[in-house]
Amino acid sequence: MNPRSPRRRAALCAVGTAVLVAVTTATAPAAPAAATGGELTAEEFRPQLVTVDTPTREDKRLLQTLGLDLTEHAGHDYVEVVLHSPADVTALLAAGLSYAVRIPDLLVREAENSRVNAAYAAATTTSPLPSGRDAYRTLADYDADMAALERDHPDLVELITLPHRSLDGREIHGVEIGADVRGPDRGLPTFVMLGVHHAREWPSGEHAMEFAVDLVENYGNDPRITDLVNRSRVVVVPVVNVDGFELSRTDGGLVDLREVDQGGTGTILGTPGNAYKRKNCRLVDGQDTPDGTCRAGSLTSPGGYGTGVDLNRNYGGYWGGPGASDLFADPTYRGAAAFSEPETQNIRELVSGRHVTTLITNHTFSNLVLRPGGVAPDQVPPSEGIPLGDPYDEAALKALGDAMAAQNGYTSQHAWELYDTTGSTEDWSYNATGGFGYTFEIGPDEFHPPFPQVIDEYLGAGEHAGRGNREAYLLALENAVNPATHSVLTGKAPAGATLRLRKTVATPTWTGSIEDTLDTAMTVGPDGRFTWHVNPSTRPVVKDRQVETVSSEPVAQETFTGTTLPLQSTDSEFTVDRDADLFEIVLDWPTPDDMDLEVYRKNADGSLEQVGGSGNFVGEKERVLLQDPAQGTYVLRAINFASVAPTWTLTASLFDAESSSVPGLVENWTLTCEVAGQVRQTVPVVVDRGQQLRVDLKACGRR
Ligand code: 0X9
Ligand code: ZN
Repeated sequence: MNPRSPRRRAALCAVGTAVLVAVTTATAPAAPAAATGGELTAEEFRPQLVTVDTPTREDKRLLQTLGLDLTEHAGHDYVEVVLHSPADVTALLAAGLSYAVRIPDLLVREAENSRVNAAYAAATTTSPLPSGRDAYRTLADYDADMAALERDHPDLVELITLPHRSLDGREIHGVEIGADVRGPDRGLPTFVMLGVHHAREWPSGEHAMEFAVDLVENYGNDPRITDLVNRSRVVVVPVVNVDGFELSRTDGGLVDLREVDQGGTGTILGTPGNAYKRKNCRLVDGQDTPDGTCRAGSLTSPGGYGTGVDLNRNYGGYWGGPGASDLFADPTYRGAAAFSEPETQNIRELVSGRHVTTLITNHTFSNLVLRPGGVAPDQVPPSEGIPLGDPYDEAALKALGDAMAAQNGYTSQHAWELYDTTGSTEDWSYNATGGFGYTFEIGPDEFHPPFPQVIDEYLGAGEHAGRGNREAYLLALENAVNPATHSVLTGKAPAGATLRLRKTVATPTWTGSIEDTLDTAMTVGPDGRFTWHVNPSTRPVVKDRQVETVSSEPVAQETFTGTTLPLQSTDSEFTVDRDADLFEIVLDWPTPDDMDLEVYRKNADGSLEQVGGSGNFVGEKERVLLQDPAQGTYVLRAINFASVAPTWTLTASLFDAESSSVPGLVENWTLTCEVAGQVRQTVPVVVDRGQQLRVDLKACGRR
C-alpha cells in the first residue's frame, strides 16, 4: 500500500463508530486492508472526515491535484478532507499522503446530530437567537421567514427574487432591508450578506438569516442598528445554492433510517444521502436538465457530491486558475466557463447593479475570517504576466478582518494562506468592484454541527459571549457605511432626475478576461441635492502593484555535511543574524531514496518550535522555505528514513528580495443625468477610495 515510511502510514479507524475520534498520532499502526475502503463498494463506503498531513506547501499542492473534497479546515501542516468513496482513499494513499480519521462515518454523525437537534428543539421554546428558532431551517422555512419579515415590516423589508431560477427550477430569494425600502434609491451604500454557496454548510444560511431578523427586529429599538439601517441598504441572500441545500437538508434524513435499519434495504442503501453534497445541481455542462430531476441525477455519484459545479470556483475573478478543477466529478469543479451557473450569475448581477461597499459570504467551517487574495502573491496569472502581489487594499482589508475576528475569536488571514482558490465570490467582487469582500468559515469542526453551536457562534460564547458573528457582522456593516472606505459623489441636479454610473471593464481570469458591466442608478431627492455612496472608479486589480523578486545570490550561506544511519536524525544549528526576506534550507544526498528535513526555531528557554518541514516522495530532495524569518537560532534536523547512503549535505541560505513597482491605470465611471428618460448630461468621474467629489451637473438642469 503506502510506499512511504511508517510516519507516513495512514492511521485509519474502523468505519461505523459514532464517536468523534481524536486525531490519532502519526505513528499509529496501519489498519487492515478492508478499513482503507479498498474492499468496500462505493455503496457500502461511508463518507469520512479525515485530517491529511501536509507539512509543506508542495504537499498541499499535491493534495489539491487529487480531486478530493478539501475543506477549509486546514493549518500549516494539515488539511481536512471528506472522503466519499473507496477511490478517494486509494488516491490519497497512492500519493503517499498520510492521514488520520477524525469523523469515521459522517452519516452516523449526521444521525447523532439529528438526535441532539431533536432533543434541543423539544426542550426549547425560544432560543436566544433573534428569531428564537431552535432548529435548522429548511428551504421552505427560509422562504416563509423572509416572506413574514416583509409582511410584518413592509416599510423596512422587501422580498427580492433574484433574476435567474436555479437549474432545478426554483426561485432564489433574498431580502432587502432599509428605511423606506420601497422608496426610490437615494444613493446609500449596499451591504451584502450571502449564505449556502455550498449545500452542506447549513449554518452559513442561518447566520445570514438571523442577521436580517436582528436588524429588522431591533430597528427603532437599538440606536446603533437604527442608525446603520438608516444609512444603508442591506441585501441578504441566505441560500444561494437552493437546489443543493434542499438536497443536503432533506436527504440527510434518509441517513437516520439507514442507521436504524442497520444493514439497510436496497432502496435506502441505494440512496447514500446528500447530507454532504457541496456543489449545485448541474448534471451536464451546457444543459439545463428538466426541473425537479436533480435528486435523481445526483444518485449517480456517492453522496451526490460528484455532480455539479462548485459555485465558489465559478465566479470570474482569476477563474480557471489554481485551486479549482476542470474535471466535472471533482469537488472544486469550476464549471464550463466563468459565471456559467445561474446561481453565480444572480450574485454577479446583484453586485454589478449596486455599490456593494462590503460583502460577507458565509461558509462552514474552520473559524476563519478570510480576506482576498485567493492565490499566493508570488503566483503569476498568465493573463497578467506579473506576480499577483498582495491586494491593493491589504492594510484596510486586514484591519477590518482582524477587527471582526477579535469579535468571534476566529483567525483572520488571507484566503490563500490555507490553499489557493480561484473563482471564489470575493476573488471576483473585490477585483471587479473594489468593494471589500470576506469569507467567513463558521464553526470549529463540522459542516452542520448540532444547532446549539450555531447559536453560540452567532451570539458568541465563552470569552466572546455577547459578541460572536453578530458583532463581527455589525462591524462589517459599519464599514459598509463608512465613507472613508469607499467614495462619495455629491452635487445638485434636478429633483427626481435619474443619475447613472456605468463602467464596462475587463476583469482578469487566469488566462484571459471577461467583460464586466457595472451599471448602477439613483434618484435625486426633492431638494435637488444628491449624495451617492459609490465604489472607487479604479478597480484594485488595475492599480499599481509592488512585485518582490528574490535576488539570485544569497546574503549569507552555510553548508553542513553529516552521516546519519537509517531511522536516526542529526541536528545542525544555523543562526539568522540579520533581516532577510527568505530563508532556504536544502537537504541533499547522493542516492534516490528517502530522507526528510525538519526545521525548528530555538526559544529562549532552549525548547524547540517546529517552523517548517519537508517530507517529499522517495527520490526527491528536501527543501524548506521560510519567509521573513525571525532572527535567532534554528535547528535543522536531517532524518534518515530509508536511505542507504547515510551521508548528506545541508545548505542554509538567506536571501533578500527586491521590491519593484508596476505602474497602475486610472479608470473612470461614466455618470449620466437623465430627466424624463432623456440623457441631459454625461461626465466622466474619477474618484478614489476615501474621496468625496462634488460633481457639477448644472447642464442637466438646463433645457
Ligand atoms: O473552498 C472553499 O470554497 C471555501 N472553503 S469551504 O470549506 N467552505 O468550501 C473557502 C474559500 C476560500 N478562498 C477564498 N474565499 N478565496
Ligand atoms: Zn463553503
